[in-house]
Amino acid sequence: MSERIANAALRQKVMSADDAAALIHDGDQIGFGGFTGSGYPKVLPGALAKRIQESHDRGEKFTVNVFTGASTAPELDGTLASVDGIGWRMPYQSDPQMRSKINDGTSFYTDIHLSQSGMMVRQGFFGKVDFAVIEATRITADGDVVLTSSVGNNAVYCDTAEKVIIEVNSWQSDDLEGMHDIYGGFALPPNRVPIPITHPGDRIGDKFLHIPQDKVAAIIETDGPDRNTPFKPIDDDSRKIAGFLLDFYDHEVKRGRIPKNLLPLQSGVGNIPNAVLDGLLHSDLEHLTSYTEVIQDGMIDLIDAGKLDVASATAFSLSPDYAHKMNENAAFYRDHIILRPQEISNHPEVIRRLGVIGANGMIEADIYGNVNSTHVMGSRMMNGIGGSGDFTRNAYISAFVSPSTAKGGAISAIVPMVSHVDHTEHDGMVIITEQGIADLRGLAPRQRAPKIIENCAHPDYRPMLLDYYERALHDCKFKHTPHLLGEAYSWHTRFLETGTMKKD
Ligand code: 0RQ
Repeated sequence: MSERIANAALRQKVMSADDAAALIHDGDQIGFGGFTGSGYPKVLPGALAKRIQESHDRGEKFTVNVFTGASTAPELDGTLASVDGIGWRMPYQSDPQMRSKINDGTSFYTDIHLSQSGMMVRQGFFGKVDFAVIEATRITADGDVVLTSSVGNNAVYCDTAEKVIIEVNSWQSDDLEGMHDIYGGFALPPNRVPIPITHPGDRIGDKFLHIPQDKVAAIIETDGPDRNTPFKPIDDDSRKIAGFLLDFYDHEVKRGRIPKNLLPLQSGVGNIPNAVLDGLLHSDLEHLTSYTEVIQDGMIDLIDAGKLDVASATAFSLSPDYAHKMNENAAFYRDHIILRPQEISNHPEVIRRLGVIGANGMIEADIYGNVNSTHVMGSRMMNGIGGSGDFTRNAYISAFVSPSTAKGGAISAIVPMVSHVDHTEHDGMVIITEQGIADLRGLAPRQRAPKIIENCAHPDYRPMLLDYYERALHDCKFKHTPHLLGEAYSWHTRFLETGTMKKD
């Protein structure tokens, strides 16, 4: 048996994934570990999916409600969704099978801010949690748990669940011990206290997760990697967008509005944020810090280059090569990286206090600066709001970045009116596409529209957008935010009917 379970009493609870899955029943609510494909349980979900399928084959109903940190992987969301095993799920997800079950109406999905997901569970808003299923790299002789590549909502689920199942994964580095900072100071109103973080590098909690031993129902030994998808090579558009963002930071430094080493950086995951990190690597900026939710490859490069002093997050989202590097060198990286519960990594109070500079992806923005991050054509769920709302509303400066078109140019990312609103015109401050940048701070709606159209829309769509805006200005009775309401939405209808937003 693995040396990674040093506690004698907990060793007695080791069993197979099938035996552990047998403890779970129809209708149970399960809080799973896992955030952006890191630190999720690898085998219990598959065993549970098998059990669910066997029940369905017998004509019996069996679904579970799934809570996570954020997105997981095919071994969790994918396997449970593929057997129609998820009745209801929250929060962020990005698995193709999960997404299709949400969009075909099989599973309910409640998309909430990542900072609030755990808090709402603590508040009892979603009822009782039957099981927490988390991943550990080690259990100490005292029974303390060393988490792996994400913290997410693990502490919430273990605090609130009736029973806990722990997967001890020997693929994860033993040296992750000391990287986590598990804050235990949560209380419900009226007893909340300030969160004592004044610098991204502050440690305010414990390196271990403490779980009462009598709650532990099963321990499963595993040895498998995280999802770890490789990043695409940085394309020209991403490089251009990153260039505009970095020039903007430089402009803000010159104006004396942010310090020379910037303010703590937050970035969403994906190609454009990775290009931004690459741009920072090749800049002369030094002593950078990050207060974000996900550590991706580019941040590891910045740490290696001695440019990033400290990064605070709740999870890794690394390519296979970088995950390997992390496993080999976790003892070095833990001096520069802190993994916190997502209640803390995304906490509005801390984001506002530190003056985080945020940059997130979007699906579309409208000519007045409202942003849709989640719904394709207004009704098909893509991933979810994730942490973009936590950071956008509370950041010192918040930007949205996106190519100006999608689907080979058939869709404009700048539209008259977004088909779904995640971030209102009151939240985001800057919009950037490969065409340029629109700094919206201090601008009224009628000052924003021409700027967004001229600076950010693709040239193919600029005349159509300008035509819309000018007619709205002329024909709409109200001049604060002029709209031709029926026509604004027809952009999306036109795409659904003809496959392009362009008029023939
Ligand atoms: O789909 O791959 O099928 O072609 O959306 O688009 O351009 O690859 O960009 O990966 O950065 O995703 C908003 C989804 C952007 C992401 C979103 C289609 C496009 C493609 C992906 P295909 P790109 P990205 C920290 C912060 C919310 C969560 C968040 C997201 C696919 O950034 O989920 O910010 N954000 N979290 O073709 C139709 C449009 C479209 C479109 C793009 N206008 N219409 N389809 N697509 N624009 C991270 C966490 O919270 C964990």
